[in-house]
Amino acid sequence: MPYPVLADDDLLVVETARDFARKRLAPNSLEWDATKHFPVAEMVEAASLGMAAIYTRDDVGGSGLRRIDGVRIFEELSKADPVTAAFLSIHNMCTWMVDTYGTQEQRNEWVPRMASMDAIASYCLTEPGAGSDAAALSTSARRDGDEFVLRGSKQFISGGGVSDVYIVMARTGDAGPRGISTFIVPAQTPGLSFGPAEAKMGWHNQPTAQVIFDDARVGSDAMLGGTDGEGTGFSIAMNGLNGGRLNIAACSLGGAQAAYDAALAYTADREAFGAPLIDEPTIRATIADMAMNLEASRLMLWRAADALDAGDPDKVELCAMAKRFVTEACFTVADQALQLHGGYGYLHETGVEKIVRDLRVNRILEGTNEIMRMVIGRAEAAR
Ligand code: FAD
Ligand code: 2MC
Repeated sequence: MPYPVLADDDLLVVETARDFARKRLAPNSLEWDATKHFPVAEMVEAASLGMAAIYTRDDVGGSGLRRIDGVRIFEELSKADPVTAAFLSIHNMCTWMVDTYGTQEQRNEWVPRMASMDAIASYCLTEPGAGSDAAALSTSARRDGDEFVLRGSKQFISGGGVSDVYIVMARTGDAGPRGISTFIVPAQTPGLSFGPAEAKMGWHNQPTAQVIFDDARVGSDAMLGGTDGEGTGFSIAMNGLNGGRLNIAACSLGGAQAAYDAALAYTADREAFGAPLIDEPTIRATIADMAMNLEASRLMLWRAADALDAGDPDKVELCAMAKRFVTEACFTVADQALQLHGGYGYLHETGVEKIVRDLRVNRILEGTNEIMRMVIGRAEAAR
């Protein structure tokens, strides 16, 4: 369906992303999945179009757009490749965190490099012993004169081992969320190393690895926000994730839309029992449900993105609702699209099984959907 009531500038953003995705991502995504190729050149090209610093201020090279532009961009990119789109989403989350919470020096040093993807960024919160319960993290950052010494490890880090800079949440104080600070850790930091790339169900064209700190030393100016940043790291991490959750959901929406479009074309073309499949009433009913879930997902995402842009008091809950609803509904749509293709849906070359594999993890990362229920439930109970 065409986008309703978008101004010319809004449409230009959508069309730029769509055009790039069709030309530079779609023709390659199946091969990148098979060969586990991390498409740096294409991401740098996306950056040159403003897609590595979407909702980041323009005085340091950001695009100065809104969250709602972001979710529309990630939907378009994901129609072609939900995995490259998701990596760009994580990178954008890091760029926004440095822009929003960094000192002027940190913004000047890092944001232009991140906006051009000269510095590719990873977000490091999860640990082997602390996933959903992120405030229980134990990687420590001990002050030693003019330096911080980091010790511990981060688990499942997207871009681990290939990124140029790591945005790391580490403990500088007491137990709990108030004892956490955020650090900007360059890849060449002594004492920083990486585990092997994990073998995964999907997300093949971006690496996931442990990030290990073995007395890794960074200057005291690596603390995000300078000394004022001490103890604010959990809040920074969570505020980053509000937008991240929307973008990940937008990746599910784009992937599911592509799977749906393929299923619609296939069922119109494929004949069984003397007529096209799409003429079969039960198949039409499935298609109706799929179309409705895509539209509902888009509306929830746009509403939550507007709330985030406006600083709405309900923004955390609305982002959690959108993440949970959209990643569930769109996974179902992708799975239904596979089913409508029959046996051909199970073949790699059809492209739909890749979408199902790639969308599955969006129900787990950036806060599992069970944690989204916890966030929504807490907000509702507090009304
Ligand atoms: P656990 O927290 O151990 O949870 C296990 C199960 O228990 C889940 O189903 C969970 O929902 C459920 N559960 C836990 N607590 C509760 C509760 N209170 N009530 C009900 N159910 C509960 N992290 C990063 O920091 N950076 C990244 O770049 C990154 N990329 C990732 C990429 C991939 C491919 C994957 C798979 C993960 C990535 N993650 C990343 C980590 C991801 O965010 C975590 O896997 C996720 O937050 C869940 O943590 P966990 O795996 O430790 O599961
Ligand atoms: N936005 C802003 N602030 C938030 C927030 C959010 N989404 N969530 C929590 N906070 C604040 C909260 O308001 C509180 O602030 P204050 O101390 O001022 O009152 C503080 O953070 C502590 O929050 P809680 O008291 O709710 O802490 P608790 O430990 O009970 O629960 C929970 C926190 C479960 C909501 C949080 O740990 C969480 O979101 N867990 C999921 C972890 C996660 O999303 N990981 C994703 C890793 S990244 C990834 O997967 C990638 C692919 C990049």
